[in-house]
Amino acid sequence: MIEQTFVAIKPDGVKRKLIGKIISRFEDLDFTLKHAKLMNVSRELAKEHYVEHKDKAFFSDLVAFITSGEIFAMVWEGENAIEITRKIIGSTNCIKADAGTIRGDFGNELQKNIIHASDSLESAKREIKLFFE
Ligand code: 3AN
Repeated sequence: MIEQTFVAIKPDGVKRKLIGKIISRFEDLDFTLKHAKLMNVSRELAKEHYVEHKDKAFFSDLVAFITSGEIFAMVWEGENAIEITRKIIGSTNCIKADAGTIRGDFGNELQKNIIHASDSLESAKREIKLFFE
């Protein structure tokens, strides 16, 4: 099924100039870039984006981190894009992420894990709307 997914390179990935390398991985999969923008995330948008974690101990750190610098927000389209993107970004914790995944190759922490991608069709729809409408 052709799907669209929301992907964001987090402030650590933008500061480390990883945008080009990350875009290449999606193009290598023959996915199509539908929207992209470099942007600052307001505290309100961060809280809405991470609403599922609002009761977690790390919520304030999460909001502080995503608002700490520019992110590069994108919408990618392709065959089974949501599941394949989750596979190529790797496990949440970079230390556990497999080599060959974006987090496994570029990250070495849990919180600063380079990239975000929607984890379901429902979150993809919600996140695309939140960041691009
Ligand atoms: P993913 O980004 O792989 O979908 P989520 O949605 O569970 O992972 O978590 C969102 C973000 O919250 C992660 N990218 C990470 O930065 C942070 N995070 C998740 N779990 C923890 C934790 N146990 N301690 C600190 N930060 C966490």
